[in-house]
Amino acid sequence: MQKYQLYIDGAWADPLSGEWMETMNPYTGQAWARIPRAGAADVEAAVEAADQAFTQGEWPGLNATQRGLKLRKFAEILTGEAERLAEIEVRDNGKLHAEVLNQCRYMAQWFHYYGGLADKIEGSAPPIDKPDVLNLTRHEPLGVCACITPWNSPLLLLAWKAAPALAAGNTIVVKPSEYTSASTLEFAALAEQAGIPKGVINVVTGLGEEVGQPLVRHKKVRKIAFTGGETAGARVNTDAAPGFKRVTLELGGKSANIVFEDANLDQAVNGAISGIFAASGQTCIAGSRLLLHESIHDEFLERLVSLAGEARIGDPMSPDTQVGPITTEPQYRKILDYIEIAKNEGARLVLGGGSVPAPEGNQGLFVQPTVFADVTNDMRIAQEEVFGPVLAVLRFTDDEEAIAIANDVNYGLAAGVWTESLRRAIKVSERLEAGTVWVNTYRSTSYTTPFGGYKASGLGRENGMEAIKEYLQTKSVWYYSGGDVANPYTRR
Ligand code: TXE
Repeated sequence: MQKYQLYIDGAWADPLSGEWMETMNPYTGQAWARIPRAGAADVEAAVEAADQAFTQGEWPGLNATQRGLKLRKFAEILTGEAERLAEIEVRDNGKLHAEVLNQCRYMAQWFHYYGGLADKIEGSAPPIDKPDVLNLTRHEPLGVCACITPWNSPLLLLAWKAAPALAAGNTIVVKPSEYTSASTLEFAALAEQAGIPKGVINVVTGLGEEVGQPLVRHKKVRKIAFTGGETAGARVNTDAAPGFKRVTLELGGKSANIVFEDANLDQAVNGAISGIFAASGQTCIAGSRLLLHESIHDEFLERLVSLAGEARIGDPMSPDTQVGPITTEPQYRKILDYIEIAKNEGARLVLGGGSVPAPEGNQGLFVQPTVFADVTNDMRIAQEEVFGPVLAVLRFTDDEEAIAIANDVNYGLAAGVWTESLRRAIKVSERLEAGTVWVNTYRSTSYTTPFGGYKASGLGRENGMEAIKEYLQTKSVWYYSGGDVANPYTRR
């Protein structure tokens, strides 16, 4: 079995804790590698290395253009390694190879984009209302940033954090999910090839309470960028508060995919399926509430059920597979619990509704694509994030009702609007309480446009120009050129 080490200060190291844990292949159900189960002492070493790299040595000595060049070099290396990284990630999280490979190739764009942005972070010269003063603002890095990532898209979600953090001149300590740490360790090793100095990227693997928590609480960590569930997200926010640390949180959702009566139904059926069954529903942006106009409700549901019922379940490495395994056992149990909850709440099961054995004698955990109709928005299946292939279908009569249902939830990550009317698209998208609204498409993200949540879906934004500000702080510098000596007891 393959054995990984921690990556700290540009070197591989066994955990000081002396402990290891196994990482599983969700398709075979077998352990395939051993990962360090690090502890607080390892976190200390990693933060110390990141702090040293931030304050002295090559990294702070680079100008922004040189820093950007290194990130773009890293992007080229990542592109060349995308296939290898994708295979490792599929082995660890069981997501379809076709999707993970696209993600691993796409990930490089974050390093190109933010590498290019590094030397375009400009300060300003505000006109000051006082004589003989020149005032300049500078945008400076924060210091050591913690990047805490989940198991559903480990590398892509790391790129969303690492690229702007590094472009801004920070150093990072990464804490990947305990279920999917291997690809992140491989990623860090590639940074070395790009000439990114030692200590700038460090990876400490282990459990949330044993590694994540001491990392968040460490006094030299100035910012935490977190993607995960709301329970851990709330904990991170609380733990960061006494140190007044910057926090960005991306915490999932219960996104409404709204199909109006004038929609292109072929596209919309496809969008509804992609919204909930892609990645076996294990995505924060899952369109887990499907809102159907009453006039198309029955026809749409029939088409959806018939298409989703044919989804090929199987080996995520096979190009024919459409629905892969559930990544973790707790997640599998959670999904099955929610299926029972929905049944008990009186939702009408129209597809799936249980587990299926893994094909070819494997031990992986699979859940059938599942659809509940006649869901009302007060049911738990309409309000709580399942993070699995379970769709709740609700009915509406007019635009006002659709908007009201869509917004009547704690989350606000994303929404889908299916209509051929431009006027309706504009009006509805303006009123939806969601950080991303897709019109006649679903599940798209890009390095160029901000991503993040309204309400309980999180704090701050990743991607696009906005994200770089999350890793910078502004300094205002006053230069006085006057010759007088002013009264020291009054404010200038
Ligand atoms: O994620 P956790 P889990 C949702 C989804 C899922 C639920 C729980 O609904 O069912 O969250 O999933 C680290 N301090 N999402 O338990 O625990 C942890 O080690 C610091 C939505 O697998 O949130 C891991 O690296 N770190 C989601 C990361 O946080 C802590 C993606 C996320 O793990 C910590 C995944 C602590 N106190 C799950 N506790 C999305 N938004 O896409 C845990 N961690």
